[in-house]
Amino acid sequence: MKSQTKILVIGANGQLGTVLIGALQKKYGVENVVGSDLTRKDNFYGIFEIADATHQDRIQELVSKYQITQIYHLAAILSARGEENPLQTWEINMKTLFVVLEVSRRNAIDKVFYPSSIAVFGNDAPLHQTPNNAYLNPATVYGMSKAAGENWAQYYFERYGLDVRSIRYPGVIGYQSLPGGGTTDYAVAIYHKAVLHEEFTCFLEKDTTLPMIFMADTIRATLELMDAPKERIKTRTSYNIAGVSFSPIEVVQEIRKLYPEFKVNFIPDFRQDIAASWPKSIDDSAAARDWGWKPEYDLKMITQTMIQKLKEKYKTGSRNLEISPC
Ligand code: AKB
Repeated sequence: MKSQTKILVIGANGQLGTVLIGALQKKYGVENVVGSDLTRKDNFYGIFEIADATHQDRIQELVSKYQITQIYHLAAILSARGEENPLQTWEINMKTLFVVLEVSRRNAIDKVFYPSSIAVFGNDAPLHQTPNNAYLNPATVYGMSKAAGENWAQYYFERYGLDVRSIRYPGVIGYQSLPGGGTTDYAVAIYHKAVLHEEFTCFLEKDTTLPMIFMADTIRATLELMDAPKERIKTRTSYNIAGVSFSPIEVVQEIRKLYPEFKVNFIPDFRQDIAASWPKSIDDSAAARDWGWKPEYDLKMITQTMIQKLKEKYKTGSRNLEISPC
C-alpha cells in the first residue's frame, strides 16, 4: 500500500511545468516531486530525470523507481507549432498520453492530471460563454489531439476506474517562464517587449479577443481540481475554466498606462485563423459548481504584476529569456 504522495511531472521544462513543479514541491516536499523532460535545465531545483514520454519502458522505470502515486502529464506540441508538422504533432501528443494512461492503469496510480485547452473548440461552438459541453470541431491538430485525449481520459476512468482529471486551459500568462508554439503566446511576449522598451509586432489582429488566465490562477485551478474529493468530479472529459478575456489592443492600452511610449505593429499571420476559430469567452460554471473554481486576476492585475516582476527579472540580469516567434 502506497501512502506517501509521490509525483511525476512530465514536461517539467515547459511554461506550466516550470512553475507547477515549484508549487508541488512546496505542497508535498521537494523529495516527493520528480520532474522529467527531454533535457535538463541548468537551474532546475529538485529531483530530475531525463525521459522521452513516448517510451513506455522509461516512464514505467521512473514510476517504479520513485513509487509514483500521481502523474501530471504536461508535455505536448501546442497549436501553432503543431501545424508545422501535423502528423508528428498527433503522434507525439497521442503517444505520450497513451503511455501515461497505460502506465498509470498498470501501476494503480492514484490520480493523473491531463491538461486540455480551449483549442478543442472550433467554428461550430458558441463564441461567447462557450459551454462545457459545446460541440467540438477543432481547427488544429493540437486541438484534435486534446479533444481525442479528453475522450480517452474519460474512457480510462469509466473502463478502468483511473482517476484522470483535466482542465481546458485558456492562454496562460506568467512572468516566470515563456510559452512556446502557442497562438496565445503574444500575450506573454508583449510584456517582455514593453519592459525592455522595445517595439512589439503582434501576430494577431488588434481586436482578436481570446480567453486568457494568469499563471497564479492556473496553478491554483490545477491544485484545486487535483485536491477535490473524487465524487465532486462530475466531468471526466475536461473542465472549462475562465480567467479573463481580452484582445491585443486592450493589453496595449493597459500597458500604455505604465509605458505611454510603447509601440506596437499588427501583422497577422497564420495564427490569426487559429485564434478566429477559438471562443472569445468561456462558461466555467461546471468547474465553479463541482470544485469551487473562481478566477482572481483581471487584466489590470495581470498587467501590473507582469510588469513589476519582469522589471525585477531583467534588472537582475535575466536577459536570457528567449522569446520564440512560434
Ligand atoms: C496555445 O495557444 O496553443 C495554447 C493553448 C490555448 O492551449 N496556449
